[in-house]
Amino acid sequence: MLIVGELINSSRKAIKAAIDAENAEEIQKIAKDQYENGAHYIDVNAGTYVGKEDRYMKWLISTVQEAVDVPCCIDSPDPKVVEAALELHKGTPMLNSISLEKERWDALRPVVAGSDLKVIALCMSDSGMPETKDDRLSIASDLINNLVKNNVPVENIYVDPLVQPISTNDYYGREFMSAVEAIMTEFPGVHTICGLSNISYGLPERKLLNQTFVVMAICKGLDSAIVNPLDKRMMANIYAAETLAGRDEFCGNYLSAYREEKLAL
Ligand code: THG
Repeated sequence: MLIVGELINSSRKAIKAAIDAENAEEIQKIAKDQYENGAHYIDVNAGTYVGKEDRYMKWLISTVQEAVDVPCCIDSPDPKVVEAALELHKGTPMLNSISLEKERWDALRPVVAGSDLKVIALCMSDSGMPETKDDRLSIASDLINNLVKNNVPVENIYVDPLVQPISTNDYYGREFMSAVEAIMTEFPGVHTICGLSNISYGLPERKLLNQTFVVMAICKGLDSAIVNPLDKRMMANIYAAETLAGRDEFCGNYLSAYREEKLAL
């Protein structure tokens, strides 16, 4: 499972405070903690700074890259911010995200075409948020075909079927999971990813819902996730679920995680 650490997001109070104080040490500590607990990419999002997102995104990337050897996952809906971030990022980041929304697609298509970027393809179009599995599959199909036409290798495509809060509609979990299963079956080689903690928005004991949902989604084929790697039960559930889903030859990863004391809570 590819893990993207979600914690460096200006919508979180602790991060907003660290950014406002230009507290690089605090940001670097959170980046390191996530890396040491299994993050393969560090998500960076300065989306709450309207008009200044560009400047803070660049500061976050250089701050994070001073501290850890894993690349960033550049998380912005604004193509201009993404482009500025890519210019400055060392190594090959993940782009979060391109979508079928015309303005976003047109601006980012030349950026991703023929590149070796890992690209999150978010199931959004100008007709709004997808509701059903079929909505998600239809957008995913267009995104994958268009990306492949633009020489993005399938193995660099991470489709995000979009997780919406279960508190707003009781079928959102089910439609998401059916979409993961359909995408993984119909487009071999493509990956699926999601902002997993959106599922629990508005409910108490969010961690419990996130920890359970990850297992259900892995069962349908989800092979990457934007999560909090410091949540030990979440990470232990991921190891266990991948092994039980038959995606861990000779239980090798499970046993390594055990030896590294990642399974005991
Ligand atoms: N898909 C993709 N990218 C994404 C998302 C997605 N990036 C952003 C988001 N969704 C995933 N990242 C987070 C980060 C933090 C939280 C949830 C998702 C979170 N924040 C607490 C909250 O909102 O209550 C903040 C609490 C605090 O102040 O610490 O849970 O879906 N491609």
